[in-house]
Amino acid sequence: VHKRDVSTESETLTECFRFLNLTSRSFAAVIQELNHELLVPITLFYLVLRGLDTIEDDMHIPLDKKIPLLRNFHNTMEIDGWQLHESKEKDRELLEKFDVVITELKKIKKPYYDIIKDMTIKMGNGMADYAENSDMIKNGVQTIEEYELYCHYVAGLVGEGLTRLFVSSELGNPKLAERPSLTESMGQFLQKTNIIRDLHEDWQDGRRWYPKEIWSKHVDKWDDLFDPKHREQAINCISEMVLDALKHAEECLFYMAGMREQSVFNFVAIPQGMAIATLELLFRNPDVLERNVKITKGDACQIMLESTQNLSTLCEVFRRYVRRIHAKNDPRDPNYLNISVRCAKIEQFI
Ligand code: PS7
Ligand code: MN
Ligand code: MN
Ligand code: MN
Ligand code: MN
Ligand code: MN
Repeated sequence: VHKRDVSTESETLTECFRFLNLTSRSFAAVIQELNHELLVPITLFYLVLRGLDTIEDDMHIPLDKKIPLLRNFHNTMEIDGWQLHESKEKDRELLEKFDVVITELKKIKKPYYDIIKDMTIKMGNGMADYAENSDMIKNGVQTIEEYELYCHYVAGLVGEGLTRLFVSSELGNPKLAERPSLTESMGQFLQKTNIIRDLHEDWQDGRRWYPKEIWSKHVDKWDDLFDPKHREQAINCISEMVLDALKHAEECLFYMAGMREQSVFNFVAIPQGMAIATLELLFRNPDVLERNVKITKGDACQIMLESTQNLSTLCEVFRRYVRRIHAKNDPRDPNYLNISVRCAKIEQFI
């Protein structure tokens, strides 16, 4: 079933779908299978946030330019013809032709538009706070609380916006809106997995999202994590980060149990299935300290199939990977017991 109506699609909307496929490996597929009602709003929501993230990630844009760009992006997204030609990031073409996104945003239903705008205000300001903070102190995130606030800005808010879109379109159970902590967990779980995985790449870019409260238990200096002399400690640090991320797993399964429509279920379930498999791959994996590791295409295909059948096959995916983490747990790891208990709890819950 094709959800897109290519015959009546405007040139600017076709261009938006081209950007979606250009800028996202994983989300492009699931977004394009979404129910017709939400297909375009969520595509545009994605592109607005991708634009914001491209600015956030761009280390070539000086801070005095980056901060106002982030804080004003909700106004920018209303200016006809607006484009940005200053970025050197991989996804810069989106910003160079951002006017097509602006044109299409003006055509969607007001309630959807308002949700996208509201999330853009909050995320842009949150990103700016952290960009300012990282420059002044040049020390990165200190506490787990600060780490989770960053994850809230860049992913918890995405979850909030998506949940509001599901409820507003009557494709989601209205009860979801009354359980914000479940929505927050969905974002935290994805963002924490992304941060744990991107360790080496972010280090090379001069960014640091692992909270000092965790890494300082394992090494004295941040750079020591990447020194082969400290491999063992670095792996134990990653495993503590995985332990922390796993605390969101039950609430994610709870959230997904509240889905009412198959295309929406698939849309939320696939990234979560990929995330639990990624956590298993990262757990006690020294390659994380050298490069960006990725689950194989074959595993990704299998997870995609299993995550889109029903809740119980999705739970099977979670059970399988949690068991593998449990089995890989090492008695010499200072968090051995904590990890073992957390895995056992999730296995029981499922
Ligand atoms: C609107 C589908 C489903 C309730 C671009 C999906 C960056 C992990 O850290 O660039 O720069 O390396 O690899 C997606 C909750 C957000 C959270 C967030 C918008 C799930 C801009 C995904 C995606 C909520 C901020 C990966 C959060 O990007 O990261 C739509 C429910 C964008 C979701 C960022 C990260 C996404 C991310 P990084 P990436
Ligand atoms: Mn980013
Ligand atoms: Mn990014
Ligand atoms: Mn990067
Ligand atoms: Mn990342
Ligand atoms: Mn990334």
